[in-house]
Amino acid sequence: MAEKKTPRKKKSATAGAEAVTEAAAESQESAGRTTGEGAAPTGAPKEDFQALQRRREDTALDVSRSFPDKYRLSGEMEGCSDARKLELLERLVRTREFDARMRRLFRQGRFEGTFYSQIGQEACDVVIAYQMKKTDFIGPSHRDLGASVGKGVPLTALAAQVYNRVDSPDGGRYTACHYWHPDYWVMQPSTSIMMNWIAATGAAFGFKMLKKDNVAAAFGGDGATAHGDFHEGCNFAAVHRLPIVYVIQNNLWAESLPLSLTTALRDLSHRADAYGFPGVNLDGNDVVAVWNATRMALDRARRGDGPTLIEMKTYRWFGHSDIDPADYRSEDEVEEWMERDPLPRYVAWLEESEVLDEEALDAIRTRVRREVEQAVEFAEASARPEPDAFLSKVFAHEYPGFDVRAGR
Ligand SMILES: Cc1ncc(C[n+]2csc(CCOP(=O)(O)OP(=O)(O)O)c2C)c(N)n1
Ligand SMILES: [Mg+2]
Repeated sequence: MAEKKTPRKKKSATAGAEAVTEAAAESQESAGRTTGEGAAPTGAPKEDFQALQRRREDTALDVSRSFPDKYRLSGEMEGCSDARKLELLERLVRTREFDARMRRLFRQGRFEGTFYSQIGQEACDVVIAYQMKKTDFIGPSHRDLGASVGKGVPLTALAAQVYNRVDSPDGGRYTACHYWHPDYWVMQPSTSIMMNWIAATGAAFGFKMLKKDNVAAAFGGDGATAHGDFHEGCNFAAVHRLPIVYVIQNNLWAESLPLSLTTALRDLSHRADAYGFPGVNLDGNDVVAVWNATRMALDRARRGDGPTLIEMKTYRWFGHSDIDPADYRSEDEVEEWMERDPLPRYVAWLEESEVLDEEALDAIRTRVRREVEQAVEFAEASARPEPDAFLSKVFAHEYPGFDVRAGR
């Protein structure tokens, strides 16, 4: 098995020291937990679990590491300039660095709730979102950080969302990882799975009624394709030939439910056959393939030819959320998918195409890490919402006499 040749620099001593400090903070935090959240798999010592998390995160951050030759990318990204290929890489790196940083901050107890990691799946979101116009509509779900980052939403807003602070686009009202931004036409995911699918379908219907050339994209997981809204949305979009691209990230698991208990289908793209529009499936960790397929589907939608369903085969490296030790899957399965990491594969392809060199990659990493730290500082300095905030902006209009707040 041939490995990538380019030798890489080791991590700096400072980075190592930071990791030790962070590890101490995490252990302290986890020792203080009473809920059992983030605990080790049954029977395994807690420290092992924490160490495993950190090892995987370190691996994820090493985007220039080697991988098996069989996962090498080939082909060309249609209609993508070299400058855009690099900008796309930067958004992929930004998504990953932000995610890994937030995971660690969660283990340190710096924000409440939980965290839904997208590490391993970034290409499925970032590549399509990056190609969309600002006024195209995105309906993301709970694992779609890359949809916002891909579309250009600033990390400050996303960090404030994770921290539930007033500077979040939702004013701190909603649970972590429900990323969005109205100015970027990314709607906030609902906790109820597939509501975003229906809402994006509605947005596409609106674009068509208003004779706009905007398109919509909706994201869902493998498990979500069993939900009624998936089928209703697809059927409606097909009947009305709506300008929408449906993306299914098939990561083989819906929480602890394996795909084999969701459906007997091997390829979820076949679900599109039932509605009469194209369904394609591909390696969702292959940036080049994802680029070409989503580009075609977006063009088709914009031309008025109707929806496409794209099933992207991918994998989440961590638990369903960070209170899930994911001990229902084998280490071998995880390790195998880690070798198919979309980022090193894209980095290697860019290097082989002579679009990227080590210096340019280092510059991207440095820039992104600075941005992530600034976003964390911003979120931590932002105030928590007042209790009253939860009762405001619930409805688009005020209805005098129907105010739920007693005495107002
Ligand atoms: C209608 C509804 N049912 C159940 C849930 C609880 N829930 C949240 S995410 C999830 C699993 C989704 O799995 P999948 O669609 O494969 O997405 P993934 O988490 O793998 O990205 C479940 C069952 C919910 N939020 N909404
Ligand atoms: Mg899934």
